[in-house]
Amino acid sequence: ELDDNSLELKYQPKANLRMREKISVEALVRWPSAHQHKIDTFLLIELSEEFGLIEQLTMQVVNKVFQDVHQWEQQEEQVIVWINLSAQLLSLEHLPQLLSRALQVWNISATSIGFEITESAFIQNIEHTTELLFQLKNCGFQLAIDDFGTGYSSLAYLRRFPINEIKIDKMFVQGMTTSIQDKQIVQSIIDLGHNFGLNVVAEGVEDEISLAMLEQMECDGIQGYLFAYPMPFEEIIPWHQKNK
Ligand code: G
Ligand code: MN
Repeated sequence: ELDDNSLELKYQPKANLRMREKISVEALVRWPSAHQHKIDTFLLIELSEEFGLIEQLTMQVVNKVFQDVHQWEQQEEQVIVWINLSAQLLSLEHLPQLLSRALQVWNISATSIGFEITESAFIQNIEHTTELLFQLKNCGFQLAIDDFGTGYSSLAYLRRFPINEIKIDKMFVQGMTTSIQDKQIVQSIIDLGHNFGLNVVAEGVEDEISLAMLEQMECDGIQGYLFAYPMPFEEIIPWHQKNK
């Protein structure tokens, strides 16, 4: 079992390159380990899925995030928080009902919450996933495809799923300054997203040159260590005040 105290939740800002006053962050989980170094998130998720803990873990993250959003709303701050949803969780029955109930408990609006889903999560059960995504969309949640370009990218997803945003995988973003192919992939994803009316965010932006390139390519948003590292709840608003 997971106990509450083992969960360390951080928020990493996503910069909107057009409307800088908006605050949007991604919730990231770390488990503080007994050792000095922290367990890598990927390993954590893998282990959790294997032992069936992922539902518990995600619902804990959901509850904590909703509580934090509630607190921000009380300070009259509108922060949109994006939560990573694993493939496993997509197959959980009653997920929309669970999430709706959590919204009521914390008395927050679904429009403050988005879910990032990786492409590989989609292919497991297309029919079920499609239905689920429409249910989440109808609840008012925002949806993004995470790590776009690496998995089984299918253009059909863009037409089939009710998504708001795609996040370009950091592999391409980080290769962009040295590889013309990667640059062309990034440009193509941005154009593709725009043709479908989607918001396009580049992840893993670590340097000014990449930022300048992305601005020139008309990317809508960026995320990465250049802009901000993941930080605790209390630091988000002060950080935003300083950086807007
Ligand atoms: O796309 P996904 O949700 O898997 O990515 C989130 C992970 O990427 C987090 O573990 C986060 O710490 C990491 N990350 C965020 N920004 C950067 C960055 O600029 N560079 C690198 N290398 N990793 C980043
Ligand atoms: Mn993500």
